[in-house]
Amino acid sequence: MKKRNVLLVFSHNPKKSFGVLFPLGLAYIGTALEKNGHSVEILDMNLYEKPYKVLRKRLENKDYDCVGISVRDIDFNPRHILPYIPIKLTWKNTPLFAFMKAAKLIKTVASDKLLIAGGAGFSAFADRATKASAVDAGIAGEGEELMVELMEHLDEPDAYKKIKGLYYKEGGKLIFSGVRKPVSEETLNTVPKRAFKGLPKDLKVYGSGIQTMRGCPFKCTYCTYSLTQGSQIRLKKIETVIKDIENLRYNHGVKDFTFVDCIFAHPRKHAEAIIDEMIKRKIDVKWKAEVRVDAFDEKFLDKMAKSGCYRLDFSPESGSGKILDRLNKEVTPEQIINSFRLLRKHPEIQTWYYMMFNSPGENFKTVWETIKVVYRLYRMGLVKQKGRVLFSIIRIYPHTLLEKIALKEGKITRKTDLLNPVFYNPFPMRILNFLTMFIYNPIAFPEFALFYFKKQKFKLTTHGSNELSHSYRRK
Ligand code: B12
Ligand code: SF4
Repeated sequence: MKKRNVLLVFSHNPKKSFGVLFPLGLAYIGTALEKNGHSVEILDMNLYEKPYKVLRKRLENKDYDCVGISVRDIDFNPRHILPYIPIKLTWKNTPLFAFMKAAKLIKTVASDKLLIAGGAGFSAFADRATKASAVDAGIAGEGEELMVELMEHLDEPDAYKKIKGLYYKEGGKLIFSGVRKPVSEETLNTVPKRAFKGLPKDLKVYGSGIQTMRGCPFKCTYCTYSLTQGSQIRLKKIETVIKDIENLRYNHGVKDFTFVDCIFAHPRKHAEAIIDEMIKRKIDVKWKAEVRVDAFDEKFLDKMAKSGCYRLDFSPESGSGKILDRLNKEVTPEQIINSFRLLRKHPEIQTWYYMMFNSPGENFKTVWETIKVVYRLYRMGLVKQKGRVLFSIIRIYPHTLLEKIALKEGKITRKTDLLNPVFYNPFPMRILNFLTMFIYNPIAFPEFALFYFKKQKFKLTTHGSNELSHSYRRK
């Protein structure tokens, strides 16, 4: 197969609410491409003060055969103040703006090169965002095998049209090339490389992620997860996950990571086997994860703590049984309380609960039920455990059950362009929600406010790139 030079770009998110995150999706794609003999460079726009200048320079200095761009975030932090300001929000107020700008720049500087987009955020709008941006093609879902296939056909005219899973434009119309199968067992069990030309040598500048599975069987009303990873659980082999953790720890010196599964420890047996192996091998790491409130009992929690768990996040979204049912969460208010009852025995594990006050069916009775659950969590010592409850809002994403509900209720019409943020946020709830930012997030709010003004500097030395040293400022 002809060797290709590929540039993979991680799109810019100007508000990095969790610091800079390692571009794991691109690392998986890069690993698959390199395994098939191609040469890969990754450009993470989040690391540079002038990301578009760096991108332009890269494109001018080297003749790549193809450029792939990954769009992880399309929203800022949902607790961002913007939704409360009475102005009409458009995608220009979101990180999608940065993607559109980068895509336009790439197609201006390297107009003859194929530009393809994907990523967790992009997948939610793959059709619409392909049409609205300068890209040649876009994908909702996994990119490893698709990119390898694309490289095989790159010399053929309009190669991307022959590859399943792609959206592309033809004569002003959007075409979908057909449904693509999930990646093979072999691809699923490939340990991602972490060192790529263009990425920092020191991976400690990043928030790193470890993936143990793909897919989610739940059907929460508002969620887009199935668009990226499907609704069937696909577990990675225990040895694949352990190799990945050990590579990160021993070859890159990274001690702290996040399990990036949408819900870690579901199914529990798989996660327990990973944790048992981590304990057995005495891998000295610290980790955090998002789990369901019913994910553990006392024994399993002890093991989690022993293997290095220092934080667990939960997204029950409501304390009202009625709303939990409407959201298809498949948990009960009692399970929420019980999760913290168990966690209290491990003060070293910090815990955050994410809630919303604007779900379909919400009324003052259900709000009161949620307040009671939140009050109980605080009474039980949530703050002592450095924990908190954070309230956010629900954005209506295309292809979700929430979109159907909003259509039925007349909150949106078929003509509403959801690329521009629309929140399921009825008026009285909006006021309540705004107040909760101050009332229930007393610790979090000043913290977030401070975050936006905080500067962070680090020296960055990249793997084999010519931009050797940059200072990075968190904006
Ligand atoms: C784990 C996670 C986190 C962790 C990350 C920890 C870490 N160290 O990485 C934490 C908790 C920190 C986090 C924070 C946030 N997150 Co988050 N997170 C996730 C989650 C669950 C998994 C992401 C991940 O690592 N996936 C694993 C990798 C391997 O998969 P991938 O990136 O999708 O890549 C694959 C494909 O997308 C595709 N692909 C990717 N790029 C490309 C490029 C091309 C060219 C092609 C062809 C294909 C392709 O191929 C890859 C391999 O198969 C996703 C949910 C999801 N649907 O994925 C949300 C998700 C990405 N997060 C989201 C959001 C909103 C946020 C926050 C803004 C929330 C907040 N309250 O502030 C912050 C932003 C953080 C930041 N950037 O500063 C949204 C993004 C979309 C959106 N609504 O904007 C998601 C999709 C959840 C959702 N449905 O709303 N997050
Ligand atoms: S919110 Fe989490 S548990 Fe619910 S469907 Fe989405 S990924 Fe699955």
